[in-house]
Amino acid sequence: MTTIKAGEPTDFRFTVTGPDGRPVTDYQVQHDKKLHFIVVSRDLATFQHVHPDMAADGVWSVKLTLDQPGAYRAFADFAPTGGSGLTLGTDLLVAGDYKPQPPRQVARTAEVDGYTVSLAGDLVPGQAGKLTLSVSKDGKPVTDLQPYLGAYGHLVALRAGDLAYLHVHPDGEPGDGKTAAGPEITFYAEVPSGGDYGLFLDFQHQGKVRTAAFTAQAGAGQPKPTAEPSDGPAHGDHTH
Ligand SMILES: [Cu+2]
Repeated sequence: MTTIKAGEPTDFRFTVTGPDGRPVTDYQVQHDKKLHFIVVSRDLATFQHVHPDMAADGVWSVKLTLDQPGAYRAFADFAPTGGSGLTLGTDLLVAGDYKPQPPRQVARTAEVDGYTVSLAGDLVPGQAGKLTLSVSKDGKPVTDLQPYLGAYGHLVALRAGDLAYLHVHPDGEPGDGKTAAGPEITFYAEVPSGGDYGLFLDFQHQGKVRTAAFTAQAGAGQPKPTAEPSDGPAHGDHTH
C-alpha cells in the first residue's frame, strides 16, 4: 500500500520479485513494451496506461500524477522471459477530501476530445466475445488511425467491484495486409462472470493517444430464455 499526494507528480518505483526472491530483469516484449502499467481509481472514473522505465537492477520507475483523492488500483502486466503472462496489482491511496461520483452508466458510445467511439458486440460470460469499437470524428469515420503498441487500439477491461483484470486480444495488426486503420477496431474478450465491466480503449490519431471509457454489461444482449425464471421481474432486460 502506497500513499501519494493529490495532484503532485510522484516518482513511483517498484520491482517485480521472482520465485528466487530476486528482482526480475528479463521480460518478453508484449504489445511493443516489456511492462504495461495501468492505474485506475477504484470507482473506475479515471484511467491511466503508462510505460515505466526499468533500470539495470530491475527497478521500474514512472512519473505518476493522481489528481483526485481516493483509492486507486495499479496493475503491472508483463511476461518474464521464459514464463507466461502475469498481472500483479497493488493499492495506491491519495489522501484528501474524497467525493464519490456516481458510476459511469452502461452505454454503447463514449466521447473523448471530439471523437465518438461506439461499441458493438457483447461480453458473454465464459466465452470469447467479439467487441468492435468504431471511431468517428465530427460524424465521419476515422480511417487513418495510427499504430499504438503494435495495434490500432489497446483495450483494457476491468470488472467493476473487484477490478479483476482481463486480457483482451486485438484481432489483426497494422501491416498484416488485412487490418484497416479504422474506423473499426476488433478485439476478443472473455469475461468470467456477468455484471458490469469498465472498458478503456487507447487509440492514436494525429499523433495523440486518447482513451475512450465505457461501462459494458456482461450477459446483456443475450437471447431471452423461452421459459421465464419464476423468481420475479428482477431479472428483466436491461436496455442501452
Ligand atoms: Cu501498455
